[in-house]
Amino acid sequence: MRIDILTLFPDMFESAFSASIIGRARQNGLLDIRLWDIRLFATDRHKTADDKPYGGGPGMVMKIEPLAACLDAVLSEEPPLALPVIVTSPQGRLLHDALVREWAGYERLVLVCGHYEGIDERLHQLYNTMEISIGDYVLTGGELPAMVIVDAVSRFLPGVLGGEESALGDCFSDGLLKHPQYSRPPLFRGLAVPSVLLSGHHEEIRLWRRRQALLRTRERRPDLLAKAALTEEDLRLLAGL
Ligand code: 4FL
Repeated sequence: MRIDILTLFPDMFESAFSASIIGRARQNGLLDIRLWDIRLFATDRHKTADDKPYGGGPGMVMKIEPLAACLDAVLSEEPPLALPVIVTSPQGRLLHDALVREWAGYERLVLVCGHYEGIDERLHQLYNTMEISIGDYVLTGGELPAMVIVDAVSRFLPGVLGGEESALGDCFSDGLLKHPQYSRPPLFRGLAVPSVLLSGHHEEIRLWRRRQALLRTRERRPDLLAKAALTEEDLRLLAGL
C-alpha cells in the first residue's frame, strides 16, 4: 500500500516509521510511505503556511494555496476526486476498527496533518476529504494522529504481521477486550499467577479467559459489551455460573 502524508513537520515521522513492525513492513516493500513537506509548496519568500483567520479570533489557520499545490502534486496521476483525502482534526468523525479495516483494502491512502486552529474550509470543497479524530482531546498537531492511522491500517495489510502477531485474535475482532495475560515467574512479590493457567486444562483455561474478557469489558467498556454478539455460554459466564 502507498500512503502519502502531507505535513508541516515531516521529521516527526522518522523514528515511528523506521522501528518495529512498520519499519519491517517498509523494508519488505509492503508499505510505501511518502512524506510531503507542505511548506515547500509555499511560493512566497517566507514560505508561509499559516495566516490569521478572517473574521478575527485567536490562533492561525492553515493556508489553502500551499496545501492545494501539495495535494495536486500528490494526486497528479489520479483522476480528480477519486482518492479520499483523510484530514486529521478534532472536528472529525471518530476513528474506529471498521474504518481502519476498510482503508486497509485500498491501494493508496492520502493523509493531511491538520494544525493550528484549523484548515481553510475550501480544502473540503476542492477535494474529496474525510475529517478524522482519534479521540476527544486536542494535540499540538495532526502528525501523531496520522501515525496512529498508518499503524492501525498497516496491521491489516497481508504479510505485515508475522504469524505470532496475527490481527485476528485481537481486541475488537470479537468486540470484547482481551483477557489478562501472565508470563513467568509463577510467583512475583507475593503475587501468584491464577492457578488455572498452570493447570494444563485447556477447556478450563478457555472458559476462564472468556469470563475474564467478558467481566473486563462489562466493567470498562459497557458500550462494547452491549454491541457484542454473546453466546449462551457467554451469558452463563457473565452470570458467574
Ligand atoms: C486530530 C486531535 C485528531 C485528535 C490538534 C490538531 C487532533 C488534533 N484527533 N489536535 N489535530
